Amino acid sequence: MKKDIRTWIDQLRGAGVLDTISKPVDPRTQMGALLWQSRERALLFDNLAGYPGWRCLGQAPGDVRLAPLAFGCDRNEMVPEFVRRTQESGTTRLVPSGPVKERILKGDEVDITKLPIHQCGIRDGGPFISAGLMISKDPDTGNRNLSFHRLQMKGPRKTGILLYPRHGWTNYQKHESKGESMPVAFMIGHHPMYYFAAATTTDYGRDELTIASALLEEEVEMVKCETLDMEVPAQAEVVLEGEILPHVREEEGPFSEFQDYYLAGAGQNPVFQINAITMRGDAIFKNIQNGAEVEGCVYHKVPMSAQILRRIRNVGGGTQVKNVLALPGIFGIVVQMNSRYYGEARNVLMAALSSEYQHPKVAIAVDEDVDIFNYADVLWAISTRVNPAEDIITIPGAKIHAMDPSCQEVGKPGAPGWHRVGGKVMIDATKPPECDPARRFEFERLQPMGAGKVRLEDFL
Ligand SMILES: Cc1cc2nc3c(=O)[nH]c(=O)nc-3n(C[C@H](O)[C@H](O)[C@H](O)COP(=O)(O)O)c2cc1C
Ligand SMILES: [Mn+2]
Repeated sequence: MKKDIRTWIDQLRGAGVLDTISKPVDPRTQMGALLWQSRERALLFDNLAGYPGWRCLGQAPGDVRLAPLAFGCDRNEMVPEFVRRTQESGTTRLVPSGPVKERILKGDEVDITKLPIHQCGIRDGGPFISAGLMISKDPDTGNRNLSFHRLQMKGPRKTGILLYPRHGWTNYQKHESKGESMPVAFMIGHHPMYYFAAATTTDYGRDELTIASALLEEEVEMVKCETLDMEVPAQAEVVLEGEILPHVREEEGPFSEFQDYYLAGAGQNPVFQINAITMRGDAIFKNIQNGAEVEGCVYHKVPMSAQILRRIRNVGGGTQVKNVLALPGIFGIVVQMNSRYYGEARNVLMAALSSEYQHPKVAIAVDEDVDIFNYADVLWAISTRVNPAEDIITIPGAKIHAMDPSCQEVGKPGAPGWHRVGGKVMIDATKPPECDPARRFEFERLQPMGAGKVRLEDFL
């Protein structure tokens, strides 16, 4: 059996981290607060007021601490395991049909207002489809791209869409410059590896569905769309087929975003017109609660950490970087490494701040004797291993993520050229390198007398 949202629900249930909510819940007014409160456990809603027959999964996982369940490893191992699995591309294969074709609605039968789409935050511009993964194509090469995009419900067959300037936007620009709409399929509801794959930023032209396959460690089965020359995963729960119209912009947003703010990205954004829906007969909907420390950011943090780890492991012909952690709000990262030479940590931090990802502007390097999952330990390293005059380096005038409100915005969302400019900072909180054993020795962490031999439990 292929891995899908159902096998994932079984896995969550088996691990004892799933709560099923059978009391009626209104997705528009109640679900956001319920998801927000459930940080450690996934929620399966099976009674959605006003949406008979629907179920919905959320906060699955709601925190990076739960994500290792999907990889079958420890938290320490998850990011390196992501890198290992995606060393080689996986494969996709066209099959004649699949569960996502159990119901087919076309034209005027399409009505997304009947889907249990939740309103995520108080100041959001209304309900948004938050778990839609867009399959688009480069019109010149036919290469496929998979990316997340928020969809603001605007009518039965119409949504707004935020296309941040990356691959999905590039494909749209190529279509728009020819005066054509961009055909796209959005899938909603699948195994979390599809979400990790969609949030992986890599080279333009690489099909992230092959990354999903590599992460899943199985071939991904695809079926042909009904109204488009495009394929979608056969085991998805819901697929929206349609087009992003050329030269149409409408007010879109605000929306609860990854930094824990609403406003960035809102403005005159493109419009998605939906021409068909295909879905399972008993489809399970997916709503992602968005914010700095809820489900949305889990999908950012894991692939971002993995792509940066992959890159910085190769700095200068090879480093001893062990792990990478994305901090809340994802503009900061912590690199855990063994520094061997003077300046090596800085070279690593420079690479970490200029990777495939636009988000990181704060990069901190610590040693292997620092527990990066414990923010207190990271702050201890910053305060005891940093000489501020030497080890904190700011780089002014860098291109910053366009949704980082702390930096100056240039241009506008939905138009070419949108970006921000601001500073980046490197904090080298590593101890002196291996090549200077005498200085390094001064930074050996203390250990209690009897450590490792005398155990408290034997004395209680
Ligand atoms: C939960 C979540 C929501 C996202 N929402 C959007 C969005 O609304 N618009 C957008 O352009 N990118 C969004 N992204 C980011 C992109 O999906 C992500 O950066 C991806 O790597 C882009 O793919 P691409 O580089 O192939 O274009 C979101 C990511 C996550 C994890
Ligand atoms: Mn891409």
